[in-house]
Amino acid sequence: MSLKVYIAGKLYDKEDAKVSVYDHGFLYGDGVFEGMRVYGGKVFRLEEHLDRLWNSAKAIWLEVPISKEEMADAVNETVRTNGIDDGYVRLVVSRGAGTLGLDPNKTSNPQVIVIADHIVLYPDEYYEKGLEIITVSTIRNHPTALNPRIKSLNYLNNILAKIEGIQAGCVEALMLNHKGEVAECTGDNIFLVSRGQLLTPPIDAGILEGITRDVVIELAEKEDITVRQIPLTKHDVYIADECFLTGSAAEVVPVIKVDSRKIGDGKPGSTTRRLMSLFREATRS
Ligand code: PXG
Repeated sequence: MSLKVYIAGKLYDKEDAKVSVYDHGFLYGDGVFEGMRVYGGKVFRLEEHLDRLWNSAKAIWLEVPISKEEMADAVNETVRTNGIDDGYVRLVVSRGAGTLGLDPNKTSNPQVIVIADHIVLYPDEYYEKGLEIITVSTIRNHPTALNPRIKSLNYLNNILAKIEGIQAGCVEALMLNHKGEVAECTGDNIFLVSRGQLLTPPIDAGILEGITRDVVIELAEKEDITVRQIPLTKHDVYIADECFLTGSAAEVVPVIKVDSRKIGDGKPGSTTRRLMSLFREATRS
């Protein structure tokens, strides 16, 4: 049976799920999106993802044409129809079809698209042994140019960084911000463990406020681990005891090498492993 994709209130076979080439989402990356996980048939932190989607849309003057309740129903219905037990949901709101000019006022019908699919996970080895990543030359978007808090359809900044990472043989790449501080990876937030404290860049470093990041902060605080959201440099990364990344796709994944430097003893650390296990419990319960 073919996968069904939700577009504007209807479910279409994957092959017939199409939007206009005049859609400004396609022409200009003019739109917003969310990437969510399904565990045991239930969308993880759906409400938080919808809040973030609405905030992204507001920041680009895009009015989502349905309510949050209707969106939640659309997401749950698409997940159910496709029989997704453990999987991935991509939610897209594009500006809609318009003229070939930039003016969003000449578009109509923002498109709401829900894709619920199976997910290709990182291999187990990444979680057991940890990742090696590098810092790339592409800096994260300047917050006053296109704020990284907006999860927009324009992901070229991240894609350019990803290409640099891949060319260096790394599956993730670390981006710095316009001040040279550590920002985030192409699709993941970054955490360090230093002297028993959990460190992560603050939102105003120019990063996406990751839902997984929020969950990990909550879990750490429940464990009485001090969490500090402070500006970090590459030097802080190099001298950290532990490092890990968080994201809806990656969940919590250890990092054991950055820019050819071993982090800690070059093995996933105990705090990282503890948080990985707590995250698994939170999602699989
Ligand atoms: N930073 C950026 C730039 C992201 O795109 C995250 C951090 C982590 O946020 P969440 O809310 O997921 O904890 C993201 C999210 C994919 C994929 O297919 C990417 C993301 C999410 C889901 C899937 O690569 N990025």
